[in-house]
Amino acid sequence: MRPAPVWLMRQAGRYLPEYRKLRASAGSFLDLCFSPGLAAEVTLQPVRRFGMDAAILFSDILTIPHALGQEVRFVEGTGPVLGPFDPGALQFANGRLDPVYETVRRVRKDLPDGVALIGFAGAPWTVAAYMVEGGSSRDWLKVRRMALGEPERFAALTDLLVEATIDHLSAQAEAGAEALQLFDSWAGLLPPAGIRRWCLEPAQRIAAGLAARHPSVPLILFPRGAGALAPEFAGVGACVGLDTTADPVWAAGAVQGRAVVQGNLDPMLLVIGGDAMERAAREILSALRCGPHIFNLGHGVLPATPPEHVAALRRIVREAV
Ligand code: 1CP
Repeated sequence: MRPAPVWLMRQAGRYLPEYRKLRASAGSFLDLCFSPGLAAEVTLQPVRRFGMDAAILFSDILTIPHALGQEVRFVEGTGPVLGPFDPGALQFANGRLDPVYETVRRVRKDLPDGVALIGFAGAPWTVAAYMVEGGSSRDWLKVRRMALGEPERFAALTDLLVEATIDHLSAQAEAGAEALQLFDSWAGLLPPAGIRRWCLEPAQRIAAGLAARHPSVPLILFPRGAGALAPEFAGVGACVGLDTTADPVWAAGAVQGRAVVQGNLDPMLLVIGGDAMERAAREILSALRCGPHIFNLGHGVLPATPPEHVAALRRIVREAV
């Protein structure tokens, strides 16, 4: 048996000294995302250092609101800050994302054969959450009120985001991305009916739009917090990413028969390292060994992660068979 392939969500970024060094010279975070030479270099850093089986494009889910005309800034220590939400003024100008596609082309050219390049976008619900709230939020009251209380108004925003997302992901596939991941990081804020309406349905429409244009490019769905609804996403994407709360033994029966399962080590165990990390990683590998599995975390790498722990995890997964 071959070892499970491995890559990590947010495998580039602040926990890597080589990222921090480049980041300091790049200007704003969006400047970095829109500088193909620098963004390609940051994408390749974890592949070089750890020998990951896939690279994930260095970009951000909030490039879509930027291309729709809503102001996006990243404030040191605060995170993303968006300008006023004015749905009537939103119009997708995909030319604003051309530097992202140039980054994809450059990374593909420089990646060794056998290392996959994953493109991505935020799912409509998660992107809408940042747009409506104006940034991150502790309780996400505004967006939940709109989705559950003003469904027609929220449907119009979702429709716009579905089209923009299909466009953005298709352009990444055309530029050389070999798989595409849809990050629905805040799916778990909704009740089950809301997850079906605002996460699952848009994912179905995006999957259909992509299948029409790029039938051979697999779609990975990451509906974080969808819990018992994860198997429903398995009917939509080729692969479902499990969050940290999903039991891999359950997922082997409930999800793996219908889709590749990706995940799901708790990122905190990667911060801790040592035996606790090794034991947890082996449990996941063992639970999912009888079906298709891509080893990953259950959410993104935390900035406090020692890079040596990532190297150790890579070895554990490779030598587990
Ligand atoms: O350099 C810095 O200080 C900026 C930190 C940073 C980084 C490294 C941000 C701001 N975005 C990114 C890159 C990023 N974001 C990638 C590139 C791949 C990689 O790092 O390997 C990806 C895939 C994302 C996706 C993303 N951005 C998500 C979905 C995944 C997740 O973590 O749930 C979300 C929710 C965002 C929004 C965002 N961008 C940045 C921050 C700090 C946040 C989160 C804000 C919040 O907590 O609500």
